[in-house]
Amino acid sequence: MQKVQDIIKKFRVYGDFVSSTSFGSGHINETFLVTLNQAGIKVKYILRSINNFVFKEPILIIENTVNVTEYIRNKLLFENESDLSRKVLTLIQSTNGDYFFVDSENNYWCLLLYIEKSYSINEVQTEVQAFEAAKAYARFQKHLIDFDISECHQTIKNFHNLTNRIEAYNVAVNSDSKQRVKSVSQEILEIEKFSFIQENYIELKNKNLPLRITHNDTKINNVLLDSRTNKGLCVVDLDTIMPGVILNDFGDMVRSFVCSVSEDEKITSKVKIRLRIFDALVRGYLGELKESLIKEEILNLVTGSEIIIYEQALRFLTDYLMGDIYYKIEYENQNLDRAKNQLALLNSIVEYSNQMQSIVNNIYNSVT
Ligand code: GN1
Ligand code: MG
Repeated sequence: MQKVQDIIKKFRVYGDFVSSTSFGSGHINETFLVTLNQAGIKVKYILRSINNFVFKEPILIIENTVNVTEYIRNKLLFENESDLSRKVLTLIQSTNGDYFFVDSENNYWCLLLYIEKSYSINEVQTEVQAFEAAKAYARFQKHLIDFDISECHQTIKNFHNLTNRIEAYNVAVNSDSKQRVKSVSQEILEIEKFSFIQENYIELKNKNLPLRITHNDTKINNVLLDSRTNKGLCVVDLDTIMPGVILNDFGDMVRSFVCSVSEDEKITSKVKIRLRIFDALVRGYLGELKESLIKEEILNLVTGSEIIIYEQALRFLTDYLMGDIYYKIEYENQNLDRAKNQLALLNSIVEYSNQMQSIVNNIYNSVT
C-alpha cells in the first residue's frame, strides 16, 4: 500500500502533511484521519481505501456516494439548512477531477471532509441517543425517498439475500476447510433452531415490499452526533448504499442499538434487548419517516430485525469456518465470539418479539 502522504497529494487539497492515524472501527475498509497544515491552520480529512476483495467494482461505490450526497445536499439547501458540510458527507476531487484515486496496486482511495465538533458512540447508553440516531437515519432515508432507484448501483450482489447467506454457511460447514466445525456444534444447533426465520424471510420476499435507497450498515457508530446539541448530525460510511427494503436498515439499527454492549462483547449474558431503548428507536424513526412508508413495511419491522440479526450471526459464523477471510479480526476466535454474541441477541429479540411488536403498533397508531 502506498504511503498516506503520497496518496493525499493526489487530491485537490492545499498545505503540508502533518500526520495520519488509523480511524474508526470498520471491519472492511481502511480509514485514516489525515491532518494537513493549511496556511497555518490544521485541517483534518478522512482518507479511505476501498477493500476490493469485498467491493468488486469500487467505482460503483464512488458513483453512489457522489450521487446520494449531492441529492441530500440539494434537499438540505431547499430546506434552507445551513452548515451543510457538517450535515452531509463531502467528497474531494482528485487532481484528475475524479472523486477517487487509483494507486499503483489498483487500490481505490477517496478523500472526505472531516466533520468537526461531532462524535460517534459504539454503544447506546440513553434513550435520547437512540431517538436521535434513529431520527438521523430516518431523515437520511426521507431525503432519498424520491431518488431514482435505477440510478443506484447494486455494489454487492445479494448482500441481504438470506437464502444465499444460508447456502454459503452450509458450504462452509460441509467443506470444513479449517477443521473448525467440531468447535461450533452448539452454534450449529442454534442456527437450526432459528430456521423459522428463513420461512419468514421467504414470506416477506413474496410481499414485494418497495425498493428504496438503503444504507445497509446503520450501526450506531455510523451516525455522527453534534458535540454541542447531541442531536444526530450526519450519516457516514456510505459504501453499502444500494437499493433494498427498508427493513434491512431498521433491522441493523435494532441489532446495534438495543443492547448495552457491542457485537464484540464476549460475555453473552450481557447481550439482551432493552425495550425502552427499542421504544425510543422506533419513536425517533417513525416520527420522521412514518408518512413515507407503507403499512406493510411498518408492521414487519420486528420480523425484519430478526432476519438481519440471524443473517449477521450466519455471516460471522461462516467467516469463522472459512478461516476469517472477510471480517478483520484482532484475535483468533473473534468471529466465533461475534457469532455467539449475535445468537444471544437473537434469542433475546425472539423472546421479546411480542412486546416489540406492541411497541411498533402503539407508536404507529399514535405518531402524527
Ligand atoms: C461490515 O466494515 P463495516 O464495519 O462498516 C459489513 C456490514 C456488517 C458489519 C458488522 C461491506 O461493516 O455488512 O453489518 O461489518 N460491511 C460489509 O459490524 O460487508
Ligand atoms: Mg460499513
